[in-house]
Amino acid sequence: MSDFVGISNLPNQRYKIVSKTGSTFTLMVAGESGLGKTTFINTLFQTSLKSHVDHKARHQKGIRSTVEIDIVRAELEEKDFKIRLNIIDTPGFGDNVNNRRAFQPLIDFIDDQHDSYMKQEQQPTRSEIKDLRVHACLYFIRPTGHSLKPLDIEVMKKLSTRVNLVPIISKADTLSPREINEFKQRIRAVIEAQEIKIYSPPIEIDDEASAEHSKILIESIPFAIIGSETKVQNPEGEMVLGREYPWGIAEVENEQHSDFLKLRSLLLRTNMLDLILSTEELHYETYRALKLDASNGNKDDSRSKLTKRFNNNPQFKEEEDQLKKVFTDQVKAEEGRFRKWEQNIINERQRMNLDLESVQHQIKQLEEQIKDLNIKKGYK
Ligand SMILES: Nc1nc2c(ncn2[C@@H]2O[C@H](COP(=O)(O)OP(=O)(O)O)[C@@H](O)[C@H]2O)c(=O)[nH]1
Ligand SMILES: [Mg+2]
Repeated sequence: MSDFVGISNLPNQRYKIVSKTGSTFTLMVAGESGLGKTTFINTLFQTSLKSHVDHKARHQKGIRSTVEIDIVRAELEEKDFKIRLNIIDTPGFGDNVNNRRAFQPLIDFIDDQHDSYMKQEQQPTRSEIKDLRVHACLYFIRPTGHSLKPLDIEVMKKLSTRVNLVPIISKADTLSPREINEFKQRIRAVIEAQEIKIYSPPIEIDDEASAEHSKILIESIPFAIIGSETKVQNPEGEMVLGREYPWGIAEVENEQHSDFLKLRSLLLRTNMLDLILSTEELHYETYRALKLDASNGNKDDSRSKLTKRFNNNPQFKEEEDQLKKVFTDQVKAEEGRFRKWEQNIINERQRMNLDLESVQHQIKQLEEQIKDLNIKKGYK
């Protein structure tokens, strides 16, 4: 779908902005374990990415369950346009009680990247900034068909204030189309009620095609996707990425079966620039402002603590009273000096006004004399 609105078709100016920002795009997956996060990354690689050296190495190591935060790097090529892609694969969380806080490293990772970027920006010489700020975080929701769990809500809230959050229903092949629709509606209702700020593609009013595309994307949120690393034969006899069932196959890139293509379009084509810019302008700036606020806030805090200590000590109290007296006296003296100065100015103004009056009087007299002289001349 919508191959016509890719990165390489961006107007020149925006194209330049992407180049200037270093053309790095960082994507993170998050959610409970076993929801298909790693599979999704591999699916994305198989459908879109050309060179993925790290990815191959990872496969050779035979890693299956993700145990720590793992960065997969790749290069995305579209026509003559290259983008460095970082995908942050994260271990799942929430499978048992002890694991409830296991999402904290994800939050820390996002914050740390903002922090590291901020520190590098403050350096007088910035050779090459290492930038792993997360531009989009895909949050995987278990396909229960019911609703969001309290843990989902808790984590999504934390993520949404830091990063462009994109909710995903994983394993869409395990639900019927009707179930998916109802599930989506319920999730959207909870997101709204809980005021979780998810990423929403902007609608450009002066570009009908892209506005229409954005509307389709928005209506599909949360994206219900299917991931697969293997190819199966579809009814048309083509080998496609999908999952095989006794009743037939579920295709990754079939719009009737999954929102995978819509999600891929949002991430790697139509909304990549907006995700990069909003990370810079909204999430990074928010982080920076919070940091600055925090350091100012701390200063105020220590000052008020000091005054409190000062007031409670009788010896300090005496000193304080004395200081106050000296201060009041000084103010009074200053005030007196000011009044005197003010009076001087008023006197000076009066004197000048008088001078002015007498000068004006002289002018009048001279004018009279000229008149008289002219009259006499006229008589002659
Ligand atoms: N039915 C179905 N199974 C999936 C899908 N994606 C992944 N899986 C399976 O779910 C299991 C866990 O996947 P994995 O990617 O390791 O999940 P992670 O823990 O979130 O990284 C594996 O057996 C996958 O084959 C999907 O879209 N549909
Ligand atoms: Mg994994």
